[in-house]
Amino acid sequence: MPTFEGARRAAGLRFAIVVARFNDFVTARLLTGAQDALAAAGVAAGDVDVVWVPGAFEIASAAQRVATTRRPAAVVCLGCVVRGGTPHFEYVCQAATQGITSATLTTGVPMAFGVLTTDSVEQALERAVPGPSNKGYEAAMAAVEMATLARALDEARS
Ligand code: INI
Repeated sequence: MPTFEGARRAAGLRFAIVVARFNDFVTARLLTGAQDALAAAGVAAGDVDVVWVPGAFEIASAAQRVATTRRPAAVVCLGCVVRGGTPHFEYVCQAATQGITSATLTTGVPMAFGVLTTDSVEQALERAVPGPSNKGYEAAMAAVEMATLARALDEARS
């Protein structure tokens, strides 16, 4: 039975990270986590584009643009949306989630979702601590797995 699975190493593949500046005291930590994960997977720092955007709302359009222009093996999307008691939270979260889903399906480039959606700044900071539980690290590892899975499936094309 043919079985396909991604790998934990992605040396030689190129990646892009799209990161929102809003709440950058959190997103900068997610970025470090994502860069650490890609380095642990054997990806050279020079093979990782970093694309800054204003906020989570803008992540999807930049992810779609970098996917089509730079053709990375996968895109890691990072942001931090903190609930503020207004419907704005729901709109920004929905735009990021649906937009990134649409961008990955439209381009065929795998995209990992590392956008925190939390009730408080404290919760966000808990998810951005150094190490493998950092959500940027987790998203980058998902990107590595999906990029190498896509490569395996492409190579087995019939
Ligand atoms: N953007 C975020 O990334 N996080 C937030 O918590 C946030 N809040 O709370 O408003 C936020 N808003 C900005 C939004 O993403 C856009 O950048 C802005 O609306 C301009 O299009």
